[in-house]
Amino acid sequence: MKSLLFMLWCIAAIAAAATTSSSLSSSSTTSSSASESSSTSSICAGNSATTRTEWCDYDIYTDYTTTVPDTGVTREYYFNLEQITASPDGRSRFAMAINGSIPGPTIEANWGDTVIVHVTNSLPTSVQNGTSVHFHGIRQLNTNPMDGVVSITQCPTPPGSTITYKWRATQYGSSWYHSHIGLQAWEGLFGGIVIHGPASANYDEDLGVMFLNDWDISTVDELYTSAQTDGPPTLDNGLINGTNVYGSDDSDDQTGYRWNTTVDEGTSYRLRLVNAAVDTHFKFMVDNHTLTVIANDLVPIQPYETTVLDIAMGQRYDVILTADQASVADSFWLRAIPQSACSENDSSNNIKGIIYYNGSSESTPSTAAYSYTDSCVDEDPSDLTPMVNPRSVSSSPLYSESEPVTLGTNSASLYRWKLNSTSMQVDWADPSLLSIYNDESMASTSTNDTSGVVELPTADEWVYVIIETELSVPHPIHLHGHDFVILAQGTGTYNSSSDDDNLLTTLGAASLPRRDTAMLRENGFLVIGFYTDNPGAWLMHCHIGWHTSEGFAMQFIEQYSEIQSILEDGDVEGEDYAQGLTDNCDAWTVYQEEYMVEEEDSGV
Ligand SMILES: *[C@@H]1O[C@H](CO)[C@@H](O)[C@H](O)[C@H]1NC(C)=O
Ligand SMILES: *[C@@H]1O[C@H](CO)[C@@H](O)[C@H](O)[C@H]1NC(C)=O
Ligand SMILES: *[C@@H]1O[C@H](CO)[C@@H](O)[C@H](O)[C@H]1NC(C)=O
Ligand SMILES: *[C@@H]1O[C@H](CO)[C@@H](O)[C@H](O)[C@H]1NC(C)=O
Ligand SMILES: *[C@@H]1O[C@H](CO)[C@@H](O)[C@H](O)[C@H]1NC(C)=O
Ligand SMILES: *[C@@H]1O[C@H](CO)[C@@H](O)[C@H](O)[C@H]1NC(C)=O
Ligand SMILES: *[C@@H]1O[C@H](CO)[C@@H](O)[C@H](O)[C@H]1NC(C)=O
Ligand SMILES: *[C@@H]1O[C@H](CO)[C@@H](O)[C@H](O)[C@H]1NC(C)=O
Ligand SMILES: *[C@@H]1O[C@H](CO)[C@@H](O)[C@H](O)[C@H]1NC(C)=O
Ligand SMILES: CC(=O)N[C@H]1CO[C@H](CO)[C@@H](O)[C@@H]1O
Ligand SMILES: [Cu+2]
Repeated sequence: MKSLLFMLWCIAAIAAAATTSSSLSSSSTTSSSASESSSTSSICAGNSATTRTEWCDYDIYTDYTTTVPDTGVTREYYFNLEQITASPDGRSRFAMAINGSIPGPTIEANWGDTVIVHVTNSLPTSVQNGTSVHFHGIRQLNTNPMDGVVSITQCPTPPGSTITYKWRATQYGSSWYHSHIGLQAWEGLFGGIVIHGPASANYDEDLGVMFLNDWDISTVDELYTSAQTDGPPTLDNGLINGTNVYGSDDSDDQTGYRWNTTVDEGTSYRLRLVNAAVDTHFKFMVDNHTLTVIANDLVPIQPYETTVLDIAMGQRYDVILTADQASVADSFWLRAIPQSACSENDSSNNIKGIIYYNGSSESTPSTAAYSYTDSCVDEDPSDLTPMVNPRSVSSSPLYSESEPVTLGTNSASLYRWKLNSTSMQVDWADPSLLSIYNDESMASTSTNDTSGVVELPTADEWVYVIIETELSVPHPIHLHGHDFVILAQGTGTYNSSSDDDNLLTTLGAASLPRRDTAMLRENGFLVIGFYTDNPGAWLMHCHIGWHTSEGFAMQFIEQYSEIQSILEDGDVEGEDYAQGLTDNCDAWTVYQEEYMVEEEDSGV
């Protein structure tokens, strides 16, 4: 039995943590009673360095898809989008950033908190960029209008305007937010999300989010011109959490500095890795150290050990680094190595940080990388076993269709990616939610072609999507509003009746990997399954920046009539979703006409 003292401590620690679970059936219109300083996040009672699986009255085995702590706490953030001159690797260039920093401020909350983010677009009208902020991997249960995707859930927010997002942290772990218009995310508009909760293994200290990026002296908008005609450009550098050197260590004109930290022998550290690159698949490692992997995307998994970790664009992995190699050396390289099988690069061996052992001289490491096979693959599915399995997979899904991936060119001879022969082309000024609110057909506005739009009218059914390619280019596939299970993943032609191609057969239902971003292999297939428990217009797309802009995307319209109800009934700080949507679109239309802004890509 829990003592009253413990209860009081718990309440004080997380500001009125409810001791009963709440079902998440209604839309999150409940306004919170408390507002806390967003810079400090307290840890729930019961969760300590030696009891990380516990979390007040919950734990790592709690089914977070149905049970979420009712903390009553709201974390409020103010983001200001600016044009800046940045020099993350010592070379100055034009960039865009939130509050002047790349990565932007980290959003921090406890599991069950409500998060409010006010985003002001202070970009100069000279760049003519509207904006939006997408909270990657956040489920947005019954809050689809807060998903932050232009042409789907909102119009771009023009310079001079502010948009407010509000969502509930129903999951916990590590993620990131980023702009979801054009290539703006890779001009610098991204930052971390840390949602404190239980963990599947113990660790002493939390080092926070660690971004792995590619970077170049040219901006992504400049590079996109050649990407559309000549294919993916070669980027000249990469960054570890927003910093790196440019040039080799023995060169006098090396610029920048490396990310580094000092560790204590015997102490273990949690790192929340995010691949935020525009077009680079990384292998991550810390020389001579073994990593314990405890989460993939926002899904806690049974801990497993590895020395070389594959991380695709849009994916996150939470890893524990135990400092147990002081006897080997004073300092070690931490590496993010671009895989040349799918990513061009000029500094593959120089995207590095440094781990110094406390008490030793801070010398340049002389350690060697683990050997690896250059490839753009996911971690082995048999290693990615979720801690919690909400429901078993149905053998009779509502929908099960193939989406072949092909590459073609448009009338201007620019590369366009296609799913089922359709390259997404949607209008910034006419998002799906506005069409649904006005009860219009869901045909894509420019082509009147509905094949890039799949309607899923029925709740609580399984949907299988088979994505296949005969081209030698792999793609990280990301779905909004859901974690999906991986039903099949491999190279060659998918054979649905072959046991070898069926993870349900080889792993069993309880061990299917579940996450929000997974690799479609080159000349291969990816079969994902998700459950229709979240009404909304949800995008599924390749997370390679060039490919999204070149149309590699489709949308699911899940429970059309429920979406209409959400638009009318849900609200943000007293303004209902429909009003917020139309006000923002009106502001965009005025701006777009005044400055004659042209939309030149897919619209997402
Ligand atoms: C960002 O900048 C705004 C002012 O431009 C400030 O009010 C806000 O507190 C800053 N937010 C963060 C998270 O640093
Ligand atoms: C943002 O501005 C840059 C520079 O003017 C431009 O190249 C790019 O197309 C714009 N992006 C969007 C999404 O408007
Ligand atoms: C990475 O940068 C973010 C934003 O500045 C910061 O919150 C975080 O602690 C940094 N992570 C590491 C591992 O240094
Ligand atoms: C280590 O990081 C600090 C900033 O935290 C920086 O000043 C220093 O130059 C870095 N060291 C190296 C070798 O780059
Ligand atoms: C290094 O060790 C000293 C002495 O044990 C300790 O005071 C200090 O906090 C440690 N520094 C780090 C960065 O762990
Ligand atoms: C450190 O790692 C390198 C490369 O994997 C290996 O060759 C070497 O034996 C390791 N050193 C020790 C002392 O474990
Ligand atoms: C593929 O496109 C065809 C033709 O537009 C359409 O009839 C079919 O429903 C589409 N299939 C999927 C799975 O989107
Ligand atoms: C799409 O259909 C609407 C209504 O049927 C029509 O008004 C519009 O002109 C069509 N657009 C195109 C590009 O064909
Ligand atoms: C698919 O797998 C089944 C079962 O193993 C096998 O009988 C069939 O020949 C395979 N089809 C192809 C095209 O390989
Ligand atoms: C274009 C380029 O420099 N590619 C290099 C990327 O990294 C691999 C591995 O180090 C090199 O073999 C490529 O030449
Ligand atoms: Cu792609």
